[in-house]
Amino acid sequence: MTAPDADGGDPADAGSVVEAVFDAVAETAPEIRAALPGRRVKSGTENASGESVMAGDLYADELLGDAITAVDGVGSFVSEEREAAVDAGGAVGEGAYAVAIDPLDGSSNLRSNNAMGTVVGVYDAPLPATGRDLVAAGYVLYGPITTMVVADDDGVREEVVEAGADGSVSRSVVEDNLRLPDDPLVYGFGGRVPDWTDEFTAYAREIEDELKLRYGGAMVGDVNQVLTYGGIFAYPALVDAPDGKLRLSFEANPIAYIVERAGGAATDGEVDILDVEPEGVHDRVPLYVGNEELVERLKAALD
Ligand code: AFP
Repeated sequence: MTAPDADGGDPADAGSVVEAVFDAVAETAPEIRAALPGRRVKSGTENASGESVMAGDLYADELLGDAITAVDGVGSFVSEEREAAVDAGGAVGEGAYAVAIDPLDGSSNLRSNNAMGTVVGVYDAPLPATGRDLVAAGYVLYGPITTMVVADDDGVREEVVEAGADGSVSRSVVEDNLRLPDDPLVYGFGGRVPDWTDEFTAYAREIEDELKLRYGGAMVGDVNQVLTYGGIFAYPALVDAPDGKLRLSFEANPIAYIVERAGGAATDGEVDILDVEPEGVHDRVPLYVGNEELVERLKAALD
């Protein structure tokens, strides 16, 4: 696949566009992290999903938008925090790519100083698109250290992102073939227990007897636990919210792409997440993701 640059100049291939997108994301990470202490308050605005937005969300969204739209080969920028796509030049699906982000996933953790991060999906089709249109996906995790997980046709790798004394940003690969461990260890289930369906509750009771609870309120942190130790993360369909909470374009698709390439599985309870046909860019979807055997058991439990 080739992608013309923003000026219609020499074409760039998918791999170079993807690498440039994640270079741009990594470049912003130290600046976003440094800005968080001063942005732990609500902005007073709501996003396209009707959720209260933190000042940190807006800052990360602005920085990432500027950095990503400047990348040659990016034709469109779509954010969980913005109603409409930003035209970045270049025809998406005809050589240019659409980049979808959740700029600060888990921003409710700002006040409690817990993990959060940025989720990125690089689509070879205009949004709303299915996850099969992804050519790469990744996330930055602001934990004790800043890491970035990147998945593409070559597999899944984990990098440490650091700012140098001279202001430069380095990406150091610390795991070049990230795979889900065969023996699962942890689980994390979102939503309030009284709001779970009877079928999911029965499944959760089984899993609680087998695995250790690891739920931190930020999908990127909880999924990173599953990728590291093996297990399952879910934000399930709820009795009063059958589509759950997480957004397909910005959260579920990129995470499903990453975990599938790491040897796991991801479903909405019936079909693979990557096969879910969206109606709108901000569609929500139930997400169950992790070791294939645990995901298959979940689908049988909901059947
Ligand atoms: P915020 O970005 O508003 O903190 O929401 C984070 C999130 O979208 C996802 O990262 C978590 O898995 C999920 O919501 C946590 O939701 P609960 O607060 O209902 O547990």
